[in-house]
Amino acid sequence: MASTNKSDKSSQNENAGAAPARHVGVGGELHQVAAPGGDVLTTNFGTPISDDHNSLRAGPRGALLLEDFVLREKIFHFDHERIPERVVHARGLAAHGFFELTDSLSDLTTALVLGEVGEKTPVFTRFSTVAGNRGSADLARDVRGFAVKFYTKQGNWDLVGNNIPVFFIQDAMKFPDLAHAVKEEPDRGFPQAQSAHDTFWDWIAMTPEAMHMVMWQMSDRTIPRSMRMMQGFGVHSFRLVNAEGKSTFVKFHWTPKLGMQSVVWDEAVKINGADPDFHRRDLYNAIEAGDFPEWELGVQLFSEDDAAGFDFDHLDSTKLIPEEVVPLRVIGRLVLDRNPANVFDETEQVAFCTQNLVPGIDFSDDPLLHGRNFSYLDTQLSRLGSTNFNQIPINAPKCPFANMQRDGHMQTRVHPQRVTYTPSLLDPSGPRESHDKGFRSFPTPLDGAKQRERSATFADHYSQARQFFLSQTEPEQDHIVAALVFELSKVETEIVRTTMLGHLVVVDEDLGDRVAAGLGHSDPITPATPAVAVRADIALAPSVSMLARGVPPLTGRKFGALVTDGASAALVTSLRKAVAAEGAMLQIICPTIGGVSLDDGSKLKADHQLAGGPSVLFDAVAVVASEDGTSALLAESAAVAWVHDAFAHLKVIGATPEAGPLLDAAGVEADEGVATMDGDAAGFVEAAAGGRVWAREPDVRTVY
Ligand code: HDD
Repeated sequence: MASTNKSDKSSQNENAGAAPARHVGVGGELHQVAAPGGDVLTTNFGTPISDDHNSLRAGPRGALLLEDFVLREKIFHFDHERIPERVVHARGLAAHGFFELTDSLSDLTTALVLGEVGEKTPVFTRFSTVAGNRGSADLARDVRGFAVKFYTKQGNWDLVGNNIPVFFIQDAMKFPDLAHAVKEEPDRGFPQAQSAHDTFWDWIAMTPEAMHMVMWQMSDRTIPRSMRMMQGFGVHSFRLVNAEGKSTFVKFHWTPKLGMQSVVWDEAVKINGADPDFHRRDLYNAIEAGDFPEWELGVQLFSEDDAAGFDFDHLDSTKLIPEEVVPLRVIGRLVLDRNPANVFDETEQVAFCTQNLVPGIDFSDDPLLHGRNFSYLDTQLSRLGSTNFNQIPINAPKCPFANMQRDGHMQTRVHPQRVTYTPSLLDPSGPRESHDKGFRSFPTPLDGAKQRERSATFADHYSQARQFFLSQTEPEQDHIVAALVFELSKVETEIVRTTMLGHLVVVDEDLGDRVAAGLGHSDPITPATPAVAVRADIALAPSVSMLARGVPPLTGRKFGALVTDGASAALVTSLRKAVAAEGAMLQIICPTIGGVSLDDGSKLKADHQLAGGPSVLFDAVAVVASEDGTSALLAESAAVAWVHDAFAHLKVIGATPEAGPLLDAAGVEADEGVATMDGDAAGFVEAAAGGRVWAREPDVRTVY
């Protein structure tokens, strides 16, 4: 009997399984590892396989034979496919691209990546959530990692940042506690990917230095609309060092070309159900469509003397330098133009290490950064299993590299040299140190007694928290209050809630009172006792607000149109045109995936069936419905919810006059964000360009 399910090379398309031609970006080809050669399936050791679907057995109905090395190898490899996920930042998405310098800092640094204008340095950028496991949902309220590996001519430079410019703690010693507190509670294994639980807030309530970061975390920054629409920050001060050995402090900022945009909380919750891969799909699709996301790299440059004049310590990672104090100088752009060819090989195996610097860039004395320098190198060993993780293609430098490090697990290179040490007379031509080209640490003068003590200049934990809160626009402040009410309402232990209220009233009395009202807490609040006086009169810093920067463009945004049978074909065309003119995308949602017949008899294809395309997936929505179509939609709770959610999420809604009864059923009240589309969609798209309808918010939820 011929075996079943047996694949026969001769019956297959010659190109089956061949990868489509891919866009290869700057330096990309260096990562393109050719598929193992040959057209015949083989074992890992090259033995051709005759049958990959039937194990070797004793007769057609008999037991399997241990002798079957093809079966054993296949199962053996599969059994070990997973590696430990990252202890934090486990869920990530990434892309290749390049960094192009537009303004040289060669007077301040010997780093060529910051010196040669027009030079395009290949990069790999990984975004991540912090707390959730690899399989968690994209729109958790969480800080986003923003890690960039620059493959420079002088070696790899890893700028391992977040989308928030400050951090929870001042000393790396506290990091394991922070991570333990925010991760799922160990005795029950939940909640996953959330800070809204007792252990997180218990720890925060006991850690006043976290208060500034908590303000950022409770803002809409932690529910970004897209990775393409958020800022990134190197957080710490670094040093630039020039050829004369002069040092200048620097902070790095990434600013997205598409502006900063976030979703609202109820939307985030629903997106996680509708499309847990919302962010990765968004980035992947944008890059595949050729809409390459882009960020400006800005630097804040300052001297030791400038730093002495700040009213905070720039070595304290819980503090930022407001752009109002040290303005940003834009020096380059980051463009992501190629998706990984394989998510495990690249996104999972990429190993960022804060210690990866290039000559001309150096650490400052930030104690958090120093602790990180140990942790990142160390963690790769347990994650990737070998000190040779640098040989994995995504981690290997793209410039020549040579040293005497040898052997170890998974050594993949063959080193023919006899001499594996320096100095040596036997091999005078081997690689040697270079005083001129090599990395040299800035000779920071060090002085002081060996002790475990925090500087008094790190003691003010509330002033910048206050500055952040008070610098937000009204809707942003409302959202911080709502987020705190939500999170603390999930905390079961009352003393944790009341202790947190004590911190919040110190940040700002009104903030504390509003959160207390939202929690239904009417007892007097006992304020926390700050170690140093809070600067009640601290200058505002509007640069920390997203909305104060103006309404971002519609470019890269997604419109959704719910279309029924008999709807106007002319209106659909007008909508398509108006949306495309803004550089946005239109997707069609229909009662069935088969699409609809429009009033001119033409067929319109659907991108989503109604239940699979809820309005939370779109930035602005339109209902293009005929009278009969509207009647049918009224019987669908998913259609009513589609419109209701869009209204509650402060989205601009366009609708044909015939769709009126559906809007009524969804509780839509006329406002500047509700546009009637009578034959033409231009007015609706124009309204959508105004962004979310913040003025509607008090009508759709209680603002404490
Ligand atoms: Fe961290 C991963 C960002 C403090 C220890 N961190 C990690 C990643 C990002 C950050 C973006 C994911 C990198 C990737 O995509 O692979 N971490 C930060 C920022 C911090 C910070 C901006 C403060 C300014 N981290 C921090 C401290 C420690 C760590 C203080 C420990 C002392 N972080 C790690 C880690 C991770 C990590 C355990 C997990 C996986 C990895 O490193 O490669 O070593």
